[in-house]
Amino acid sequence: VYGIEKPQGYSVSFHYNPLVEYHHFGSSHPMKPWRLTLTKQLILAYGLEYAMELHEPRSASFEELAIFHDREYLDFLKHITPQNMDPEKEEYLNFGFGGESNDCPVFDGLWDYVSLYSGASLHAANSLLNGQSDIAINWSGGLHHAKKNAASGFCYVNDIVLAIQHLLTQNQRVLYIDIDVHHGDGVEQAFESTDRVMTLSYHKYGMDRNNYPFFPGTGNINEMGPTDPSNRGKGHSLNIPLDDGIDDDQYTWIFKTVTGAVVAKYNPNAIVLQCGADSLGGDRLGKFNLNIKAHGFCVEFIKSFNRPLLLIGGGGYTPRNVARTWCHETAVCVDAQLHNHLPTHLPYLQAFQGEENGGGVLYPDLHNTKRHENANTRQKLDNIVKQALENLRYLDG
Ligand code: TV1
Ligand code: CA
Ligand code: ZN
Repeated sequence: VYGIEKPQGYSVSFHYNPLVEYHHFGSSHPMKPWRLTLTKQLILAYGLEYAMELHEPRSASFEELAIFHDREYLDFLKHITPQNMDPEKEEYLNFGFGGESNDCPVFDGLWDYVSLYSGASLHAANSLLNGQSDIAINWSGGLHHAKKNAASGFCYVNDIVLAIQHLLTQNQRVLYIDIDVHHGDGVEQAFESTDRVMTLSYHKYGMDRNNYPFFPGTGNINEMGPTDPSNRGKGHSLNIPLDDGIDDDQYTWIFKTVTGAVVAKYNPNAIVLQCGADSLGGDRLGKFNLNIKAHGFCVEFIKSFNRPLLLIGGGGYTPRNVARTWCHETAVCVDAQLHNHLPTHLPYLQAFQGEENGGGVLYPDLHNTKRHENANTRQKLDNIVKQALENLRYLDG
C-alpha cells in the first residue's frame, strides 16, 4: 500500500491584522509598530504572498487573554487611557506602568493593540493545531517580557505564553527558542514549573559602562529554572548569556551546537521561535553585530527539524533592518531566494535608501554598523557551550 506523499515544500501561513501598525507608543519611544508596515510592504513587493496563505485574524477576546493573565490586570489594561490614568495610583506602578524609563506607556488604543497582536499569535498556533500549516508566522507578536499581572519592557500581554498554552492542548512538549537580544524572562517564568515546555534564550547579559545591567538583568548560564528535584520544571530553562559585538560565525556556531543538542534531547512536538531583530548589527538598542543572513540561519536551522513551527517577531529598533530580516525569514520559510536589489515598485523605497553600507539592497553589511567591540572570546563561548550541555543533564531526571 502506498501512502499519499505530501507535496514538496511546506505550507506556510502568515497571520497579520494591519490595524496593529497604527498604534503609537510615543514619538521618542524605540518601539515602532509601523516597522510592521515596512515588513509587510517588502514581503508583498517580493511577491511572497503567492507562496503562502494570508490570514487577517480577529482580536483576541478578554476571556482568551485571561487564560494566562490575571483578570484584575486585564481590567486595568482594558480601561486605562491617557486621559483617565493616574500615575499616583498604586495599581499603576504595580501593573508595570510608569517608572523612570516609561518603557510601557499608556497610549490610545492600547487594548486594541494588545488584543490584535495576541489574536494573531493564537490564530497562528491554531492553524498549526488543525494542520492547515506547517509553519505559521506572526511578525506582530513576540512580546516576551509581559508577566501574568504586569507589563514589562514594551510588552503588555504575553502572546507567546498564550500561543504555547494553546499548542499544549494537543502537543505533549513545546520548545520555545528566543533570539531577541533580550532575555525571554516572561515566557521562562510562566512555564517554570512544567516539564511540558522548555525555554531556550540567547541574549546579551552583563553590565554596561555605567554598571547598569542590560535589560532585564536575568538569564545567566546558571539560571535554569527550579533545581528542586521535586519540581517538574527543573532544568527546563536554558539561558545562553552573550557579550557585546558577537559576530555571525560565533553566533551561528553556538546556536547550532546548543539548539541541536536541546532538540535532540527534549524531542519537542512543536517549536516556537521568537525572532527579535534587535540582535542585528546597527540596532538602536542591541549590542550584537549580526547580519541578516546569520539571523535567518537560525530560522533555516529550526525549520530543518520538520516540526510544527510558530515564528513570531519581538524586538527590533532599526525599522528598515527589522523589515529586511523578517522579509528574508519569510522567504526562508517558503524556500524562496530573494534578489539583493530591492524591487523598484516598493512603496517606502526611500526608507531603504541612503545608508552608508547598503542603501537600496535587502542584505546590507550590518557588521560593525555601530562598531561594538567583540567581547566574546573563543574560550568564553566554549565554556558557555560546555556549561549549557552540562545543564541539559538535568533533563535526565
Ligand atoms: C520612552 C522613550 C521609553 C524613550 C525606553 C531602552 C524609552 C528605552 C525610550 C529603553 C529607550 C529599555 C530598561 C531601565 C528598566 C529600564 C519587544 C531599570 C533609548 C521585546 C525592552 C527594553 C526590550 C527595556 C523589549 C529597557 C524586547 N531599553 N528610550 N528601555 N530600568 N528598559 O532598561 O525584548 O525587545 O531607549
Ligand atoms: Ca533572547
Ligand atoms: Zn529585545
